[in-house]
Amino acid sequence: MTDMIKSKAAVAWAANQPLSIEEIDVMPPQRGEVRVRIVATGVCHTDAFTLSGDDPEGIFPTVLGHEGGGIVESIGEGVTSVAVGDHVIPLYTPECGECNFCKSGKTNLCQKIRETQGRGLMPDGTTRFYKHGEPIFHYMGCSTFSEYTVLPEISLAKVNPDAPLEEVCLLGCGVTTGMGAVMNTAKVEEGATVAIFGMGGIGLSAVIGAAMAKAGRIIAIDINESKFELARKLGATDFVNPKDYDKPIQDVIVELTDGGVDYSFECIGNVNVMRSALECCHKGWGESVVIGVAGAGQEISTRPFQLVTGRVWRGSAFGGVRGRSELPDYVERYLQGEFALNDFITHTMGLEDINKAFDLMHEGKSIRSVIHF
Ligand code: NAD
Ligand code: DAO
Ligand code: ZN
Ligand code: ZN
Repeated sequence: MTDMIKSKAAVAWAANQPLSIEEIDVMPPQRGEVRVRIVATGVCHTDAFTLSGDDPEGIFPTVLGHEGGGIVESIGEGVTSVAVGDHVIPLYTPECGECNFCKSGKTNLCQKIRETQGRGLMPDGTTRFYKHGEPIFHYMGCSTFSEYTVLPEISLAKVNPDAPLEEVCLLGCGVTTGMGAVMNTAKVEEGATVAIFGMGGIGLSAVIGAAMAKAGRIIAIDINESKFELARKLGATDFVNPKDYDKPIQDVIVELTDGGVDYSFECIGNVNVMRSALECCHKGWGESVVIGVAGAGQEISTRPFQLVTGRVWRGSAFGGVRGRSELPDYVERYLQGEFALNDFITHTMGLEDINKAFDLMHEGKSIRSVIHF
């Protein structure tokens, strides 16, 4: 029988407030649940988005964080697929294997616990986090900004313990999202011309995916040119700063590519850029993938004729990757040296400095800050 445990956590008490480092109470895992000691977690733009108050699902107080790596501390009744001591990556997109979505074979968007997860709760409708007896909500089913967190068993990918959790935590969101969007969602083929908008953690991972797919030309687009050095190292071949032009950036890219790109990826969350990303695609076959998450209530638009004439607009969540069955293989590929993760880690810090990680992101100075517990 496991007990309540005291845990250091960064609590978001309200939107737009700095996170507060607190000692919270983390309840024992219930049936089908697992308590995990988080070893490291990345800070993703989506955490900042929710903290900003723009996320329609944002709910406070909460423990943010969804890009973690940890070790199973204890398991609840009925848990069979992980054991104490296993190394795991929390999944904001679970994989139950039983729901219609999982069984469809067409999507990674398992819906088994969607409703409660969206309300910041565990599947039984309650929370495992408390401070002075008051409940604190979970976030994206992960809450990795806490030394200890509780997740449903279906929200954990068991990974090779040889992999450093301080690096493979990035496979819990950013790197998998970008690589997966290129390789799974778009299925970029050898020789293709690709445009990637936004060179943050997601866009740079899309660059890696495009390089692994042997794309012929990889166009990196960002308004912060300091991002281009790493983009070049990872395989980008062309660099475009929209601020250098006084015409729509889609026109610039169409000219640069003699008619448009085969694939484009929006990795920012800006609805105007989403339009540019679609419209820089080649007539007849170009495909654009929306990865960025736009603010509540925002809408995308284009002239329908863009689609009538063969361009395709689609979206991708977590790179289309099924976390439990496919993420362990990403870890193996990382261990085999197919791609590097340390390039992304521009800053490391303890939990007490986590607000600095948000500042660095807003100042455009970091790719990923990784918090070590
Ligand atoms: P980030 O803030 O690190 O990177 C964004 C980049 O876009 C920055 O380099 C910035 O300079 C650049 N940028 C901003 N405005 C621009 C413009 N108008 N034109 C060109 N470049 C511009 O963010 P990130 O962590 O890489 O996340 C990117 C987006 O992906 C966010 O919206 C995040 O919420 C979303 N996201 C989606 C998924 C998913 O599964 N779909 C997963 C994770 C993150
Ligand atoms: O199934 O309706 C659903 C929600 C799935 C959540 C996928 C979220 C992907 C985008 C959010 C950014 C993740 C960091
Ligand atoms: Zn993320
Ligand atoms: Zn499912």
